[in-house]
Amino acid sequence: MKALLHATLAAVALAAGAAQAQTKWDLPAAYPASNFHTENLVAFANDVDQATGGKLKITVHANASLFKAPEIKRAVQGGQAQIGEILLVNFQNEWQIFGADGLPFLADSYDSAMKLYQAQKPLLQKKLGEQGMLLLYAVAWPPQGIYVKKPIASAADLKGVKWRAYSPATARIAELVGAQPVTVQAAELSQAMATGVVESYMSSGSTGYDTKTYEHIKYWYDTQAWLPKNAVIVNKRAFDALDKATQDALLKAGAAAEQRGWAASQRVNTESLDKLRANGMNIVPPSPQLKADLQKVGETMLKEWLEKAGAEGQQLVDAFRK
Ligand code: PCA
Repeated sequence: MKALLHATLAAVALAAGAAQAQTKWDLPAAYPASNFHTENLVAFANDVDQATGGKLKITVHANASLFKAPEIKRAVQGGQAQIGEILLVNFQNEWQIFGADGLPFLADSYDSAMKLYQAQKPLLQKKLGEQGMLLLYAVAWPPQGIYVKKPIASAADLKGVKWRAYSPATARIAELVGAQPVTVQAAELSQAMATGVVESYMSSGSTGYDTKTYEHIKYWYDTQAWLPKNAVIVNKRAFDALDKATQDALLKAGAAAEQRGWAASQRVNTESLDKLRANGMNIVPPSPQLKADLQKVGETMLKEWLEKAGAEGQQLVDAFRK
């Protein structure tokens, strides 16, 4: 009887120990479960689970179900979430460098987006570090084009059009072309199109497909204007509370997710445009006039950005163009 009691107590103690050794993290994300960024997050969480033998369990909360897109950064900073995925350009008003990858035609291909990321990375790490966070990895969205209900030959054709913005820069583009900006995050975009609040917006083929844009809008102008990045950030206190082996596993899984994510983005770029076409979307090359108009918008925005970003911004652009 005594032996049985001892064995039971030992089993209880073991279970309690195991429960204590397991850390649970929440990862708020703003895009749907089927989006390539989110799928990559889930693969990352599985890698961490495997590598730590179940010691660190990360739960991905897709589609802005835990926090809305613009709230995720603050949630991670405050420790309400230990880790999260943010769209860097959403935070341009806080610090201009966050918006560098949202400037039209500064970096407009995967190669140049990667180059810009490398130039941006030390600055991002420093800023996020000062804010009590860590940059784990970042992955570019596919190139941004213009969804619009009616065919457009030039920027003038966008005058007065109801334009969905997802960032300060996409709102500024609307102002510069005379469209009417309204900020709507991806999770609410389908609804906004269905109710007629949005007639036009700039984004990737990926988000166009995710949000079934083809049900409301039939043209996508393939302007390849910029490739904004999602970044996965970690609360520093939560990170410091992990043992060394778990920290290493997390960093390693993050590096693998970054590589996997950039490859997935390029694959999804082609696939989503095919799927949009199959659903009746016209994928159109921009006319020379539209191209020239947008180039001019890009020049204005780079000038405005450099004025606000100061020496730090100039150094970033120089490092990128070197
Ligand atoms: N999709 C996101 C950001 C950039 C993109 O391609 C969105 O439209 O909200």
